[in-house]
Amino acid sequence: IQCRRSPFSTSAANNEQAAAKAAAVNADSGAPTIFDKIINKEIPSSIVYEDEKVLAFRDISPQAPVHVLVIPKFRDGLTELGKVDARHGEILGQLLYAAKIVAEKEGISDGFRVVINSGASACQSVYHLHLHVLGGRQMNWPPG
Ligand code: TR5
Repeated sequence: IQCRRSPFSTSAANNEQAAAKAAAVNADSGAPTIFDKIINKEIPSSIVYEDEKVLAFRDISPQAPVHVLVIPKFRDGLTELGKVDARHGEILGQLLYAAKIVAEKEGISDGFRVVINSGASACQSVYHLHLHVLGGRQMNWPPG
């Protein structure tokens, strides 16, 4: 698995090794993540939108002029999209609706992208389900 953001390698062989390691470390274990600390306000974040069930805050490493993460406040098994259950239907809709509100608040309603990386092959790095809301520049297709 090659995740381009992998910061700790130079050669191709090293890169492969490092990526495999990162994937193993990052695999969905169900353990608490950094996002729990953001939800509990133990770590500061730049909050864009918040309600009872959803929190939206700016990504620490923005890939576009607007890059906001939308997450459920109660993870309740929502580690990655590939593992959601029928009971998660309502919160999944609320997350998507929150993404629309974020786009409006950020002034990018005319064009924006919503991304969910699910699993190591998609370079998911934080196993607390999150939507990336990206915009403020021309978004290209296909994504990498
Ligand atoms: O790679 P996936 O799809 O799992 O996305 C995880 C995202 O979380 C990345 O875009 C990271 O840049 C972002 N991230 C990681 C941390 C973090 C964050 N966004 C805001 N604040 C953060 N803190 C305080 N700590 C992080 N480790």
